[in-house]
Amino acid sequence: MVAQLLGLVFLFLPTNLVNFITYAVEINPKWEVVYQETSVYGVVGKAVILECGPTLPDMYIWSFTMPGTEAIRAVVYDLGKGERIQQLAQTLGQLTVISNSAAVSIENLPLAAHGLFTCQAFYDIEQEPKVFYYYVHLTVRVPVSKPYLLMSDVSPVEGSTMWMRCNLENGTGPIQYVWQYETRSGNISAFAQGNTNIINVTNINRNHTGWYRCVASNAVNSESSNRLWLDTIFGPDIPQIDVTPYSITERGYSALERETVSLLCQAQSNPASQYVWFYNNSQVYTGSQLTITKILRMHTGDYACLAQNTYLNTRSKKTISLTVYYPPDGSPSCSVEAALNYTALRLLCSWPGGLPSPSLHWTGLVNTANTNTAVLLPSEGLNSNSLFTCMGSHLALKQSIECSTRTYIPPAEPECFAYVTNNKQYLMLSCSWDGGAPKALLWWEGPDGLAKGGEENSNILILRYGTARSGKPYTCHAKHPLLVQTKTCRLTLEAPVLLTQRRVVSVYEGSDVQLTCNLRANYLPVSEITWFNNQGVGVLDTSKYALLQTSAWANLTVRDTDETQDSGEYRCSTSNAVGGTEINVTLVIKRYPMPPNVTLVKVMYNSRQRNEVELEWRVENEGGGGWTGFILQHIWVSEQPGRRGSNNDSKQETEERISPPDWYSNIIQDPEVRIYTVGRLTPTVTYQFRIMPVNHRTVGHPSAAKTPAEPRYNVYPAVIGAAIGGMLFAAFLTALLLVFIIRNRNNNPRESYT
Ligand SMILES: *C1O[C@H](CO)[C@@H](O)[C@H](O)[C@H]1NC(C)=O
Ligand SMILES: *[C@@H]1O[C@H](CO)[C@@H](O)[C@H](O)[C@H]1NC(C)=O
Ligand SMILES: *[C@@H]1O[C@H](CO)[C@@H](O)[C@H](O)[C@H]1NC(C)=O
Ligand SMILES: *[C@@H]1O[C@H](CO)[C@@H](O)[C@H](O)[C@H]1NC(C)=O
Ligand SMILES: *[C@@H]1O[C@H](CO)[C@@H](O)[C@H](O)[C@H]1NC(C)=O
Ligand SMILES: *[C@@H]1O[C@H](CO)[C@@H](O)[C@H](O)[C@H]1NC(C)=O
Ligand SMILES: *[C@@H]1O[C@H](CO)[C@@H](O)[C@H](O)[C@H]1NC(C)=O
Ligand SMILES: *[C@@H]1O[C@H](CO)[C@@H](O)[C@H](O)[C@H]1NC(C)=O
Ligand SMILES: *[C@@H]1O[C@H](CO)[C@@H](O)[C@H](O)[C@H]1NC(C)=O
Ligand SMILES: *[C@@H]1O[C@H](CO)[C@@H](O)[C@H](O)[C@H]1NC(C)=O
Repeated sequence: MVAQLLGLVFLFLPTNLVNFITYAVEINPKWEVVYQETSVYGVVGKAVILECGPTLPDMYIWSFTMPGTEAIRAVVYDLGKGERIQQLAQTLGQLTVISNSAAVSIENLPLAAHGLFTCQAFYDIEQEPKVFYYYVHLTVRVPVSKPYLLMSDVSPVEGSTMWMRCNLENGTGPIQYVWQYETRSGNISAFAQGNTNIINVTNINRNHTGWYRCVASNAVNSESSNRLWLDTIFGPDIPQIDVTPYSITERGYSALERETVSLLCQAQSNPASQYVWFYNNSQVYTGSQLTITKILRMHTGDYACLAQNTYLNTRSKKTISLTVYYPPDGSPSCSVEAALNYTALRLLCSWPGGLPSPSLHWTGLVNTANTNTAVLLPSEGLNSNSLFTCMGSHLALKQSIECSTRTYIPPAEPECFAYVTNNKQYLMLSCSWDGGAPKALLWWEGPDGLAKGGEENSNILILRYGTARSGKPYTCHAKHPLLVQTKTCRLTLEAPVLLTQRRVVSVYEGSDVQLTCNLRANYLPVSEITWFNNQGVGVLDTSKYALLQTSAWANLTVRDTDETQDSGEYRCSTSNAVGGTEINVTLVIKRYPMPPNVTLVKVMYNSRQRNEVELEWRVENEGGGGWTGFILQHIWVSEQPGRRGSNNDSKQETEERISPPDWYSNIIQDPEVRIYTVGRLTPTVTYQFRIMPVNHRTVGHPSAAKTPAEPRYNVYPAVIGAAIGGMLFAAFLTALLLVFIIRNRNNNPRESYT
C-alpha cells in the first residue's frame, strides 16, 4: 500500500499532469482515478480554504505547483499517521489543516500561494480503494490600492483639451476605472469609465467645472481617489442685459420719462466679468448695474455693456437701444370739417408730439371705426348741435385727456351784397354765411354761365367794373353739411335812375337855392351822386356851395346867387357797375328890376377948407322898381397948383393926372338916406360927384356928374331951408317905401319858379 502510494507519488512526480493521468489510466483502467477541478480565489493577506472532497479520506496528499513550472511539490499529507506539514507550506502563508477534514486553510495569504493545489485523496483503503485527485486552482488577488487623480491642467481654458489619470499602486487586473463628477450641489455622476487609467477630455467647457474623483475597481474591491477641483476658465459670454422696469418694443427697450431705470449686465465668465457701460459709445459707468434715476427723453440712445475677463484678457459686448417715452405737450385738439362735398362731417382729433404717438379715439360714436383720429360721419341723423369728444391717452400719462368739438349751423341766413373798389376798377359781389361748425361752402352762379367755385364762410365774386350784367341775377349758393338743402341769396344789379323835383329852378339873385337830386330806388351797389356846377366842375362843399348827401339823395345849395356867375345848367350824376346816368337842372337867376333914376340936387363944399362935400339927391319917378341903397361916387377931375400953396412943380402934378381917373364909391345901404357928406377930400383938387341907385344887385343909371359948389356965407338960411325941404322930401319917400314893403310882404317871395 505504501508502495502503491509511493508509486503513485513517483508516477506523479516526474511528468506533467496529463502524462501522469494517462499513465494512471493505463495502469488500471478498471480502477479509474476520479479527477475533479475547482478554482478558488483568494485575496492576498486574507484567508482561504481549499477543499479536498466532501468527507475525510483515509489518506491524502496536498501538493503545489507554482505557475510557470511543472514541478509538483508536496505541501502536507496524512497517510493515516497524522498530518505532516512540509516546509514548502511556510512560503504559502499560515497553512493549517482543518480538523476532521482534508481541507486546508491558509491565512494571511501571500501572493506566492498563487498556483495549482492538488489533493490526492484515498478512500476505502481496506477494501477496494478509491482514488480522487482534486485540482484546486488558487488565484491570489491583490485589492486595488487607493488611487489618486492627476489632471494635466486643473484650470483649463474652455475649448482646450486635457487629460485625467487615475494613478494606482497595487491591484490585480483587470481594473475598471470610473471617473466621477460631482457638481457644486453635490450631485455625483459617472463622467467616464473604462479599463485604462487615463482619459482625454477634449473641448473642455464650463459644465466640466466641478469635483472629480476616480474609482478603481477589480474583482476584490473598489477604491476611490480624493476629489480634485476642476476650474474651467471661460468667458465672458455675450452679456445679457436686464432692463427694469421691463418693457420691450420692436425698436428695443423703452422706458417712461421720469422713471428710474436700471440696466443690469451679466456675462458668464470665470473669473467673474468686469463691466463697463457706454452710452452712445461714451463710457458712463463701471459696474454691472447702471441705474438712471428720473430718466429723460434725452437719455434715449444706445447703451452698451462691455464685459471683460481680466484673466484671459477677453471681452464681449452687448448693445441695446433704449427709447424714453414721453407724453405730448398740452392736450389733444378737436375739430370738425366738412367732407364728401359738404354732405358729411369729418371729425379730426390731433395731439402732436409725444413718443410714441398718443392714442386718440372719439367717444360715443357707434357704427364707425373710431380707432381712427379722423372719423367720417354722414350728416343724416345728426342734430344740428352736437358735441363730440375725443379721448387722448398716452402710456406715460396716468389719465387720458379729452377735447371736444361742437357742430352747428350758422345762426343767420347767407347774405349777399355788392360794392365797388375805390378806384372803380372792380365790382365785388360778396356772399357770406359766417359762424357754424364746420364752415359752410359758398359758391356763385351768374348769368351767361358765370360761376365761381366754392369757398368757406364767404365768397367774393370779382367782376371788372362795368362788365356786370344789368337786371340778371347773381346767385350765391350756400351748403352746410348739417343741412340737406342748399340756401341761396341773390343780387340783381340795375343801372341807377336819378330824379329831381324841378328841372328848372328860377330865383332872384342874392338868395340861396337848393337843387335836389335823388335815386329812384336803392341800387346795388350803392352809387354816389355827384353834382357838377354850371361850369361842369364837380361841386365841393365851399362857401358857395353846400352839399347835403346821403346814399339816396344829394341836395346842392347854391348860396348868394348871382345872375351871371350862377345861372346855367347844373348836372347831377351817378353810376354803378352796370351803368351811369345824369340829369340837368337849369338854374335861372333873376335880376331885380332897375331902380328909378336919381338926381343930385345939391353938391357943395361945406366949408372953405374944401375937404368935405355935402350931397343931397332925389329919387325920380318912384313908382318904378324898388331900391335898396345908393352908390355915391366921386372922381378927380383936375388940380389947381396955386391953391395948394406949395412949392412943388406944377409939371409934376400934371403928369400925375395922366392916369385914368377912378370913381371912388361910398355905399349907402339905407334906402331912406338922401343926404350924405363925403369927407377927406383934397382941397386943391376939383372933383365930380354922381349917384346911382341900387336894387339888391341891380345898379341903376348913374345921375349926371356934378362939381361941388363953393360955400356962400350969406346963403345960410337958404341952405337950412333946402335942408329942411330935403328932409321933408326924404320923409315922403320913406313913407312910400314903407307902403310898398307892407303891401308886398306876403306875396313877394325871394324866389319864384317857372
Ligand atoms: C413937393 O412935392 C413933393 C412930392 O410930391 C413933396 O415931397 C414935397 O414935400 C412938396 N413940396 C412942397 C413945398 O409942398
Ligand atoms: C502594494 O503592495 C506592496 C507589496 O505587497 C506593499 O508593500 C505596499 O504597501 C502596497 N501599496 C499599497 C498602497 O497598498
Ligand atoms: C442629480 O442628478 C440626478 C440624476 O442625474 C437628477 O435627477 C437630479 O435632479 C440632480 N440633482 C441636482 C441637485 O442637480
Ligand atoms: C489622449 O491623447 C494623447 C495625445 O493627445 C494620445 O496619445 C492618447 O492616445 C489619447 N488617449 C486616449 C485614451 O484617447
Ligand atoms: C452646460 O449645461 C447646460 C445645462 O445642462 C447646457 O444648457 C449648456 O449648453 C451646457 N454648456 C455647454 C458649453 O455645453
Ligand atoms: C444717442 O444716440 C441716439 C441714436 O443714435 C440719438 O438719438 C441721441 O440723440 C444720442 N444722444 C446723444 C446725447 O448724443
Ligand atoms: C358737390 O356738390 C355740388 C352741389 O351741392 C355739385 O354741384 C358738385 O358737382 C358736387 N361735386 C362733386 C365733386 O361731387
Ligand atoms: C333834399 O331833397 C330831398 C328831395 O329830393 C328832400 O326830400 C330832402 O328833405 C332834402 N334834404 C334836405 C336836408 O334839405
Ligand atoms: C345837360 O347839359 C349839358 C351842357 O350843360 C349838355 O351837354 C347835356 O346834353 C345835357 N344833358 C341832358 C340830359 O339834357
Ligand atoms: C333915366 O336916365 C337915363 C339916362 O340918364 C335916361 O335914358 C332915362 O330915360 C331916364 N328914365 C326916366 C324914366 O326918366
